Amino acid sequence: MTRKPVVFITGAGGEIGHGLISTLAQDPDRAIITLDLNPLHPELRPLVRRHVVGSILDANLLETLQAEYEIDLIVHLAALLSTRSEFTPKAAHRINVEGTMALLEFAQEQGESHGRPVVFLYPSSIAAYGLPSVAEKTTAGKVREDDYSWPTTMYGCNKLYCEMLGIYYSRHYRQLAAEAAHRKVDFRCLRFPGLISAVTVPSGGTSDYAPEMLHAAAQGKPYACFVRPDTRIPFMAMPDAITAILSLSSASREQLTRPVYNISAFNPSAEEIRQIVMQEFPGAVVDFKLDAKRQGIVDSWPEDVDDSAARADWGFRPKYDLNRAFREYLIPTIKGRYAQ
Ligand code: AKB
Repeated sequence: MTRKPVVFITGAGGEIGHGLISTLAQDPDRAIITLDLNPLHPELRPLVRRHVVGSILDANLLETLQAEYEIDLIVHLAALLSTRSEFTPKAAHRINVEGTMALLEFAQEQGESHGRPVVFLYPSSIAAYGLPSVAEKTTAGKVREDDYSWPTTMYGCNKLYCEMLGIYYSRHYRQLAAEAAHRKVDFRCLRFPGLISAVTVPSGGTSDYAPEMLHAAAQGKPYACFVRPDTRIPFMAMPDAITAILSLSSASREQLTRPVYNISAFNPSAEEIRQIVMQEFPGAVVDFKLDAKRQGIVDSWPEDVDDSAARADWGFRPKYDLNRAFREYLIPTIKGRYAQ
C-alpha cells in the first residue's frame, strides 16, 4: 500500500515552526505532521494533518508515527537554545543530542522502510563557531564553514556534534554491516545566524537581544540590551530563514557540494539596531546594561559568515537586507501585531 509522503516537523510550535508551517501549508500537496511539547497555536492547527503533543525523546511516540506515516522530509527544530542550555546543560544535551539521535534513527528506519532517502533538514547555528577573542573576531571577517569549529557553549557543542552525527548517518552509517545501510538519510544542514521574527517573541537565545529590543519598543516597554553597543553578529529575517529551509530541502542531491551551509543576510551592531528601533518608535526607552557572561558567548560568535557555498550550490538569496527587513517586514508586522 503506497501512502502519500508527509513532512514531519519537530519543535513545530517554536519561532521557525510558526513561519514554516504557514508557508508549507500553501502547497496543498504537502501534508504536514507536527510534534511539540505544547499544543500548536490555534491559527496553525488547521494547517497540519496532525499535531502530536509530546517529546522527541518518547520512543513509543516515534514508533507510532513510524507505523502510521511515510515521511520524506523531516525538519528537526526541537532544541534548547544557547542561553537556556547554559543553565541546564544536561537537559540541553538530552534534548539537543539524544533527541537528534532519536530522529536520525527514525529517519533511517523510514528510509529503510519505504526505500527512498529521507531528507533531514537540521538547523545548526553560528553557535557552532568559537572565535578565541574579540580581536580575532574582528579581523576574521566572513568565517567559512570549516573554520573556528571550537564552540564555547553546550548548545554550540550540541549543534556541531549533531552536524557530525547527521553526516555519519548520511555517509557512513553501519559501514561494517554486510549490506550497505547508509544513504537512507539525506542530511542537509543550515547554520542559522540570529533570527528576527515579527510574529513570535524569542525564547532562550543569546542573539535574542535584537528581537527582544524590537518587541519591547513596539509594546512601549523599556529594554536594557545585555550586550555592548559595538557587538556585531550575523542576523536574518525569519521569512528568509523559512525560504532557505525549503530551498535546501528541495534542492537536488547533485547540486550540493557540502552537508553544512552558512547563510546570513545582514550583520548590524547592537547600536545600529537600536538606532533603527528608535527611528521607528521615537518614544522607546532602549539602553545598554551589560551582562558580561552572555556578552562572552556572543563575542565567541563570528561578526559575519561566508555563505558563498549556499549561494552557488542552491541559489540562496536573502530577500531582506537590514533596511528592508525592518522597513518592509519587521516594523509593519510588529505594529500590526501589537495594535490588535
Ligand atoms: C541563540 O541565540 O541561541 C540562537 C542561535 C544564534 O542559534 N538564536
